[in-house]
Amino acid sequence: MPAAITLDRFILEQQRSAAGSTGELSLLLVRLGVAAKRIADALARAGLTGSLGSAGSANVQGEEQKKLDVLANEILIEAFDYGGLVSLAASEEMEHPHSYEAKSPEARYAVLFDPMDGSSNIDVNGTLGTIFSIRRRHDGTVADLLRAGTEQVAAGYFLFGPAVLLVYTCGDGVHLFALDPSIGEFLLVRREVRMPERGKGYAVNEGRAHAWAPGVRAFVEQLKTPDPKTGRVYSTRYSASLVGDVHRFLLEGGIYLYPADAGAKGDGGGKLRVLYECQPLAFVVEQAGGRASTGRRRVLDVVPASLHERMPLAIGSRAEVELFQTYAARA
Ligand code: FBP
Repeated sequence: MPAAITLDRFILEQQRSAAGSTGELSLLLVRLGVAAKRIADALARAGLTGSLGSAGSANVQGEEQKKLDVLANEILIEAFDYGGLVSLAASEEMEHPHSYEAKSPEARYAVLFDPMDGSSNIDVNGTLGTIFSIRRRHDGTVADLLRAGTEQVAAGYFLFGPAVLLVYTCGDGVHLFALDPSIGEFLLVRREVRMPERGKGYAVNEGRAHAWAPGVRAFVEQLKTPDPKTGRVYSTRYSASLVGDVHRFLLEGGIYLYPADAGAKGDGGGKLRVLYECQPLAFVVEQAGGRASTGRRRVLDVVPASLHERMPLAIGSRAEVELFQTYAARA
């Protein structure tokens, strides 16, 4: 049996081959791993500890916050509260970023996260995730965050399903780890994961089809129409968890869509957040050979004007996303 490669060993080996690396990024990834273990533990015992249900508050977008949204956010904020690694932590659940500047004037990084992705699955024991993105600190202000997605240093997600998984990239391929609960360590499952060029599944909330532009509706219709040559149709695979669906397509190929409603201007509209959801997953998927588009352009090229900006998202295998862009252009 090959030796078990723990997350910190893998990161250290990667870091050795990275010129000029200080090890701080590695420490940040290990910290995220510890936070994810605490979140996994809270999720597993949530029904027993009264942590399910609403927190009785709303986030900056007016969405109901669940107790676990708030708890996961606190766990992540605490994770960077020492060691001077991080200047700012921005979250989907906080209107303004948390600043560590006073404690960490020398910090080199800022972190952004969606603490609990798939919130509608929390109370029904469905698939959930935590999405993260790491960017360079320039002047320690919000301006450090409002930059193109191509400026991310690292990004990834934790998937809370039957197993707890970590998938991340530092711009040198995509690596997959699983948490071994018997030793509490993330162990390497696969390095340099490649996404299939073409898939057989699609994920979209078809309950919103009435609001879509004709081009989007036509694209989804063609996925459901038997391919004249192969007779193949795509299977619908929507779990109400972006992380869960993107992870499926990372391994099997396919496309996840959360389009804008018809009439949305430019790259406006859509539900998903540019900085906490779309750009981190776009970095991962592109590193695995896939694509991520707003329907009009590459998600990673977008420079958001505000922290909680949303955008339309088509993400997945190269063939399906490129085809979607041709349909979206017809709108
Ligand atoms: P949250 O981060 O608030 O969970 O929002 C994102 C998300 O839950 C995705 O995970 C999921 O794909 C989508 O929104 C579900 O939206 P809808 O309920 O409109 O289908």
